[in-house]
Amino acid sequence: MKQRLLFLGPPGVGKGTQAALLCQKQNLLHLSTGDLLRAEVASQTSLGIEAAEIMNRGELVSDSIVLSIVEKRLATSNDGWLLDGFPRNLLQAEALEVLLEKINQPIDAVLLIELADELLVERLIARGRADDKETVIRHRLEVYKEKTAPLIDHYNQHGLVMTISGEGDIEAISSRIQQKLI
Ligand code: B4P
Repeated sequence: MKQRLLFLGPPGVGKGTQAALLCQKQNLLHLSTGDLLRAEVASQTSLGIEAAEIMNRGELVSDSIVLSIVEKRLATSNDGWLLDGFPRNLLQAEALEVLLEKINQPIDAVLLIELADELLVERLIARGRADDKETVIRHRLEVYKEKTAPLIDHYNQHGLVMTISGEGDIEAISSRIQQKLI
């Protein structure tokens, strides 16, 4: 079973939902940059105050903030891990490669979850988080296409990408993911 994983896909596709399930089943460290940033926001740290405003506009938080959060946690992990929502652009992917080389823990697989835009918008409006207003959601989708989607080609060149449909209920998607990982 693959132990060092990365989830890629547009906002609202279910990365967080599926990552939590898989990490529980496989006992992997779940590293969600979105969750870690929201924890900083909730604690009203200076980093959180800066991040909240950016997140509520649907923009990406600065690479230096995100990298410092990830580096601290990955460096202490000896077992498997799942990166959810990180990297979000090529610069973050390159920084991740340097870090993983340093700790000698290469990525085993990149799971790309896909879903049509209109279904993504529907799911996120229903969730209703602070950054789930329709105009902000549509902006997040544009940011995804411009900055994050190029990572698909990047990881394809390394032969790491497995594509999964994000359509259907949570259990169905979860079993699709597990079948890919056998
Ligand atoms: P994230 O926290 O990563 O969230 P997301 O991409 O919007 O959602 P995800 O795909 O995880 O969907 P979820 O399972 O929750 O990012 C939020 C913001 O943080 C970014 O916009 C950015 O500002 C910042 N950020 C995060 N990482 C960053 C980085 N590396 N660099 C810079 N900035 C960063 O599912 C969505 C909804 O659908 C939920 O309500 C869920 O219950 C529902 N759902 C899930 N599966 C379903 C299914 N099968 N059917 C129906 N509903 C389903």
